[in-house]
Amino acid sequence: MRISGPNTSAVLSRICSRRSFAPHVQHLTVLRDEAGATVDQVTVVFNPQPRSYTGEDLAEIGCHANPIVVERILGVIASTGLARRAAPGEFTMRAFLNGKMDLVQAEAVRAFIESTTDAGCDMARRLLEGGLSSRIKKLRASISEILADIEASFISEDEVVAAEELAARIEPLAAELAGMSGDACRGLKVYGGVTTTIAGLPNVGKSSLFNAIVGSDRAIVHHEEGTTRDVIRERVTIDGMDFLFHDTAGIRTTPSGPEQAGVERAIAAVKASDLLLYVVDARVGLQPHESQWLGLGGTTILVVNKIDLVKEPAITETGYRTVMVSAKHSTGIDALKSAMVETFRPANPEVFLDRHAHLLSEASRHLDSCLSALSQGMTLDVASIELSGALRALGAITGESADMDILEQVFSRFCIGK
Ligand SMILES: Nc1nc2c(ncn2[C@@H]2O[C@H](COP(=O)(O)OP(=O)(O)OP(=O)(O)O)[C@@H](O)[C@H]2O)c(=O)[nH]1
Ligand SMILES: [Mg+2]
Repeated sequence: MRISGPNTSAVLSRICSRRSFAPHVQHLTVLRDEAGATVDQVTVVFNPQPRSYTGEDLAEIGCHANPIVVERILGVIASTGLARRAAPGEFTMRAFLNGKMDLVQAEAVRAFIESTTDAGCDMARRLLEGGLSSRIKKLRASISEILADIEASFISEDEVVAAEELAARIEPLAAELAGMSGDACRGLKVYGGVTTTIAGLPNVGKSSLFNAIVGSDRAIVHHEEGTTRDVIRERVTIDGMDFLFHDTAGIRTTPSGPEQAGVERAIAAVKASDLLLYVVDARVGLQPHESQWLGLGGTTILVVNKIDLVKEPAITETGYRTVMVSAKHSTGIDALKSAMVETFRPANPEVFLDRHAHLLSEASRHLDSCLSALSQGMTLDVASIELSGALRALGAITGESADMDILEQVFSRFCIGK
């Protein structure tokens, strides 16, 4: 647990048997309650300001991890009257307010702690390292410069700026922002894992494909149709990216009983997925009535299975990416995995939080409006308003122009103790 703020030293001296704590060194000490009874033997690291997480005096106390002991220690600390329990995210909020990190990095801390996927952890770590923050700072600096030139032209007649010249300076910035905001959608999916559904007609080899990808005989495979009735799930990490696979019952239009329920679940799974692997039998290809299932989910990859049984697979041109496999012999599975990763790997892996995505697209819209105002020969006032809008949106990402409401919203989503 942590204590932070100007009273940190005073609290330590009231509750610990040790009198002094050399900075940044781990000390073993006995922690006592008000009556002098030992509560636990603990380790304490004292980090004086400004070289601490919060930028203020901060002590890290390591105790035996029994929740009862933790509660007792919290009680002892509170009984000094010099400290209170921290609000959610309060340590990180103080770090932000003391200039230890910007808002993006503060959010990265939460994203790092909460991530449930490999790719998510990597993305959050990169965000914490400040790549996105420095890109945004550079964009803000360039926009501010342009804005300053426009404003100078309002004041002095000698400082004339041509609309074409301004547009030429804004265009690359607009393109960069559009790229960042367009990629955010992929980033959001990759952060939480890509929901992937394997669907197709009965007996085409969906469960065989599922097993080949998962790498174990997780689903039952059988030569009879209607083997899979319920949706089977498994999480697989491919090249650092997480895919949440769902094997489904074969879709057909006239099933009855439990199979019909299975088909309904299959269709619901397809609709809820980011990625649909639609499987067809290489001997038959895609039948006309099947095209209704393609494109129901997010992105579709057509998987032509059982290529070991034919010389020339029957392929219909669908416009969807197509991969040939033999699930039974594990042929083409690596190519399929690469296609999946390629489809979803974001070019800007730092943009994966809703708030950033939203503000980036707002900034991007302002720059686009600025460009169209310039091309339509509108006054530079309009351009300057749009540029200011873009600056504000970008500043809200890093926290430079974030108001208290935004800060409260961001930090209230943290868990206590961070
Ligand atoms: N030769 C060959 N047979 C395959 C291949 N993939 C699957 N099969 C066979 O096709 C049959 C059906 O396979 P499943 O994986 O159960 O097919 P499914 O699409 O899950 O079937 P349902 O759950 O009933 O809709 C089994 O006999 C598999 O061994 C393949 O690549 N080559
Ligand atoms: Mg099956």
